[in-house]
Amino acid sequence: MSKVIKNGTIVTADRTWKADILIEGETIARIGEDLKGETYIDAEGAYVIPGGIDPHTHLEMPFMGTTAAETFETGTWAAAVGGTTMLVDFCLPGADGSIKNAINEWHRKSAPQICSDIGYHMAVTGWNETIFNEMKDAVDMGVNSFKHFMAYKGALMIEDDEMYASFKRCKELGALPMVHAENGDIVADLQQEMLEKGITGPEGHAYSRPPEVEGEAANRAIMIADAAGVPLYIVHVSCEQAHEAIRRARQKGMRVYGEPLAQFLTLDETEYFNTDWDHAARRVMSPPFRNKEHQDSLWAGLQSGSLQVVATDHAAFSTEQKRMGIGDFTKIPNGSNGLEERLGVLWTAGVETGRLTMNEFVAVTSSNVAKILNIYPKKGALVEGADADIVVWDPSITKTISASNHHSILDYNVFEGFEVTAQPRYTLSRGEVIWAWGQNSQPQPGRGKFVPRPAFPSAHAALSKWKALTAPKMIQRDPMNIPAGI
Ligand code: DUC
Ligand code: ZN
Ligand code: ZN
Ligand code: ZN
Repeated sequence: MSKVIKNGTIVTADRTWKADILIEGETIARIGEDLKGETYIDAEGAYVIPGGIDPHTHLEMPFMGTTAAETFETGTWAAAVGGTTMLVDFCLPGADGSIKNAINEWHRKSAPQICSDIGYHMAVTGWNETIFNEMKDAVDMGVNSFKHFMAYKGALMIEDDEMYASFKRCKELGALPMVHAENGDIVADLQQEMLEKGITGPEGHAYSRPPEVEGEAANRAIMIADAAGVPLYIVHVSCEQAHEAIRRARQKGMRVYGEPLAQFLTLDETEYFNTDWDHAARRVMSPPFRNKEHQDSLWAGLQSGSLQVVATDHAAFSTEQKRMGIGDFTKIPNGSNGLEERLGVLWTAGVETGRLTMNEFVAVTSSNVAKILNIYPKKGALVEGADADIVVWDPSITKTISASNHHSILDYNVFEGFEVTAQPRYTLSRGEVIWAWGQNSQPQPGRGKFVPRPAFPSAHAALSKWKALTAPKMIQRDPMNIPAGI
């Protein structure tokens, strides 16, 4: 059945104009004036934008002795309500250490539940021949990005030699390496120091993870990526020190991407000093929230293009789970929510304030993500042939964010009380309306699809001639073929 989205103003990463969108089946068939279809969706007074893509979530992830409470069902529904039509979740290896088994396990958990589309990144938490071999299997299974935790010592943390080996493997496979940039050795030391001083509350979490530990790790990861000749994606960039490292690397010609979070742009470190333990603990995540200067740095990065995407790192732990850390902040499960709130918060704090143009808003919430993760223009674009993942974004709908009206499984919301000044009137996933403002009906669990993300053409053939002609330093500029301009 064909549908036409009528009377709206289309906003893409490139431009803004008035036109209709004809959807046939799951894809965009035409964009133009006065299009006819069997049914119509009214976008009068609203913007028509590509569905949001959240590049960073942890649904049902086993972590720090518990499991993240947000399910694939509630997570993808909450996402749809907020205008996000695809998320990319982090797969962690299980006890057997197998990457292949982990991806199959994620499929087993997610497939019957997802209300909209998903992809995965894979975590590399150690190094051996099986992991080396299975990274190829992961890429063949449509997972083309590998995350390395430089923190969580004694658990997920990877050593530099292992990370270098994994980065080189990424290069061979045309995969994108990612890092959680915090120096885990220094964090462990500072945590001990805080506990010895008797600082056991959530403020100890912030004290033990200062911006310097993030800046050090970001710089180190960038240098290791340069040595291995791969691009690098740095997740949850929270501070000027990490942002500065990214800016400098990009200026040298490296393909380094940085991902601030909606939380980091709008919430600050004073949250950890709230006298209500639950309030502070609910906001414990790594890296932690920072101060106003760091927030300004992140906004500037989005404005200038030195930071490219906005994510959430949605890792939802209930108040009860957070209380595992009463008396010892190092045992508070790390994570906060944002999947449902990301677009609204970024619009209100970014577009309404003049910090971002509407086109930049679309770029950082959707198009840039799709390009960097190699699913563009199937996702992240409003063009003929693209998946009809579309949001009718209504600047006349206002809402106060609250646990009492959100769709997440959580019993609280870190954005509680935040007034957002726009919301989806409709959210469409592959042509199907999965959310309509005022109707509050849940899309069908299991209707979502896994979206394979192919390897990047890693330009090896072209490079061999280049290699013969240039100095070793230049060889490292292997341009994996991520679209230019981001
Ligand atoms: N940081 C978090 O806060 N939660 C999940 C994993 C991470 O790195
Ligand atoms: Zn992380
Ligand atoms: Zn170490
Ligand atoms: Zn994360």
